Amino acid sequence: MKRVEIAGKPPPVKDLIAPSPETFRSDILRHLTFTMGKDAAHASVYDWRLALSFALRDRIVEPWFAATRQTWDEGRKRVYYLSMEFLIGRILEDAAINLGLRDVAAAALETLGQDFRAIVEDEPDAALGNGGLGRLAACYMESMATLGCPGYGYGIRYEHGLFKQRFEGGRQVESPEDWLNQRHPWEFERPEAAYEVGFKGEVVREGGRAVWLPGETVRAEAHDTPVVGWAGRWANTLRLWAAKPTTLFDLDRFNRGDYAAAAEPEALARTLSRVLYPDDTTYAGKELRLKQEYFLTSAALQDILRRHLSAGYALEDLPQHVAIQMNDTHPAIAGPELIRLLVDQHGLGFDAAIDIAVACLGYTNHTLLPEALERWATYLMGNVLPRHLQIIEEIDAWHLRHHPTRPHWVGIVKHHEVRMGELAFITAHKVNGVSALHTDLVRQNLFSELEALHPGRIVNQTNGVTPRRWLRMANPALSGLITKAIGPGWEADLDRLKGLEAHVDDAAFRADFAAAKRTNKVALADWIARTQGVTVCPDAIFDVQVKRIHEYKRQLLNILETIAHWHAIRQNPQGDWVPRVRIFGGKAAPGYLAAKEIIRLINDVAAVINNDPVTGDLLKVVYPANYNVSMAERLIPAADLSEQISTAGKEASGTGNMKFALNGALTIGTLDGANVEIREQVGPDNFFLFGLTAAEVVERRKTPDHARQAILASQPLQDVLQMIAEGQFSPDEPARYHGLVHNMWHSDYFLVASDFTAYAEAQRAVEAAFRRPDDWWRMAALNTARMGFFSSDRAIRGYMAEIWGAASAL
Ligand code: GL9
Repeated sequence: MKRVEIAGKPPPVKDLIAPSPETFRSDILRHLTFTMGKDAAHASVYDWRLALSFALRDRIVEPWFAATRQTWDEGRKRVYYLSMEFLIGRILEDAAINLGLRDVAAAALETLGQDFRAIVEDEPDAALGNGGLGRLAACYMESMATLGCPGYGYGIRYEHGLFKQRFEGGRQVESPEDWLNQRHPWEFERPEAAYEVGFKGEVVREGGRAVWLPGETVRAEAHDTPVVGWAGRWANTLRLWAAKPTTLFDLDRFNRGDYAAAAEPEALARTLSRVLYPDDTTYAGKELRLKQEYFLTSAALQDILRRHLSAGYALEDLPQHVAIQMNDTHPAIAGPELIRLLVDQHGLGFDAAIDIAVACLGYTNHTLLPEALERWATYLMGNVLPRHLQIIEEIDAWHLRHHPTRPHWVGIVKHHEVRMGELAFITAHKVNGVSALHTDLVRQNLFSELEALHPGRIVNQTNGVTPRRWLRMANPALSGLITKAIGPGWEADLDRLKGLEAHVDDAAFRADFAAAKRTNKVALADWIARTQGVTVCPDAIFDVQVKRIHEYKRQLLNILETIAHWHAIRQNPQGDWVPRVRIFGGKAAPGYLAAKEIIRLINDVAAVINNDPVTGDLLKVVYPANYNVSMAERLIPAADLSEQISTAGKEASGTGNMKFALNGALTIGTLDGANVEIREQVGPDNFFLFGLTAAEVVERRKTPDHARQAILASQPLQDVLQMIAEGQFSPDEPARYHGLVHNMWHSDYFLVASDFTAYAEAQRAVEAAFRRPDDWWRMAALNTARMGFFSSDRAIRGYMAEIWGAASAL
């Protein structure tokens, strides 16, 4: 691409100067009038929101251009983050805060008779992800922008993000999500930035060269959303691809009146970017899914090579200028695709091409669950991507040639399947896990043989979360207190929270800390009353478990202990109980029946407990439907207790655990994922630990009747299972949970029974601590003070130094 020099070009990167509320007010009014075509007298909240969004977006463009120009001028290495999911949530307030314009915007709107909060809450979540993996990608985009790491996110512009959840008779019901039915003000359409992506067809040989003749093609069209970092000093691009037909429609058929057939090419293409797969940590061997993965990857790699070549660089120098991160195996076809482009289109030899690919690519593993590891039947791969299957086999043969001691059971293509984990490992120069424990298990179990052949390839990068969204924006009460105590600027230097430690023995500070939490709890209680019709007392322990519903995450353990606690109160209603609100949130994959049964059980139990006059305010169970990023922003700042109770060895990291502790919730948790490091950081005295370790879990499973033994050893657990089996929570259908109870006695793979007693004891320890407010608020404040390590800025610095070889441009 030729760059045209224009006199009076915009100034270089610098700190932003905020406009006055008056100036910003006229920006909003200008967009209301000329972009939305509305006059103020007739504008709806939607009109005001879009006008405000456009006014804010205008202010991102300058740092965005400046960042792009600086990256070109300085020939900087660019980082490309390939991910099937970006779980962004709302954008408006986050952008306003990073631009330093939140208060200016609120003041400007007030003079226009508009309420900033109401406008913020009018924005639909961009729900282009399922859970932790997708939200991590969004946090990492924000941190790359904050750190001035030249980067691009590449993903799919799903027309329908994650399904909406509602409950009918306690059961999860899904409906399509439709965020793009409204105008999306944050993106720029780039119809000129488009690439063809092929599928199927055949591979022919022409003069010794392979030529792939795809049987189908679609166009990938770019939509760019600028991602602005803290203080507006840098902005990167999130480029999402929409699928369009290569031929618009069949005019002959149309003229013959066959309108449905005429629109076929368009329908076929659009399915590709129509929906986000709603599977969380399971693998679906669906052809459409493979096509989506290749669609994203091919468009991204074509774009990356185009940008590299247009700068005048040689293909051999790609690794000096380009780092490509594969977020899980979903984009793991990147290795074969890059090799294909280099060999088939640019004439490089295979050995040169694979060296380049390996030097550019990195792979992040996010799970050990075998059911989540992608494997594609070779017949499917050969049908959808015939050339890639050939290249995959060449990679496998190349690897074996270089590592003749490779055990016979190790390899990419085995038993007529392509294993995407092995493919990603072999085509990447670094493979990382997402917490210290997880990385150890990846080394010892998942990829032990490959680790032996490639010592040092596996590295750890413990996950992190962005403090801008998850503290500054979500928790203004606590943020204000922190700034008052340690001064401004901690948002971009989270280790400075350590400065709070000096205040935790000051009773006045602890009172302020408790008051900030109470403000958030009161706001949450109001919202719960308004939306759920349940009254909860803000003085109770707000105990929160929010995350996808999965057996390994053990929401079942939580609800069983809730029942036990309810039963105990009923036995002795005059006892000295600590009031509690148990809050659940989360969606189950639509086809995951065991998870859906747990949802129903929680709702059934809630209906009984919340209407029990005996327990009254001492215990409530709340499960608001449709948990998403914006609900997380409401719940997390109001939590006293964070439930991180997965079976040890199963949760790769968790990131919700970090958000809670950062916001001054204490954790009740197992030694799993990043809980281990959180406990190390905040100190074992400030963390409620319970349960089997990962090694003990493996041992325990060897006892064939471990569940039965554990149940017989606990009268409370027996009582709970008895109540459920008798239909106390499903009086209209007493047998509803017989299967679940039977499974508890006879299988219990996730060791709910084995950890029950330890969990219940830890819960009693929580109550004892909550009765001592001085201790509790000291512990809570120490959690916040010691969570600096879990900033996604620290994580991104680790990736830049140890995987990408990229430097900050700031
Ligand atoms: C996950 C892990 O299960 C989490 O423990 C981890 O924190 C995140 C981010 O690294 O990745 N892996 C995974 O497949 N999901 C995770 O949340 N699930 C999805 O979000 C799809």
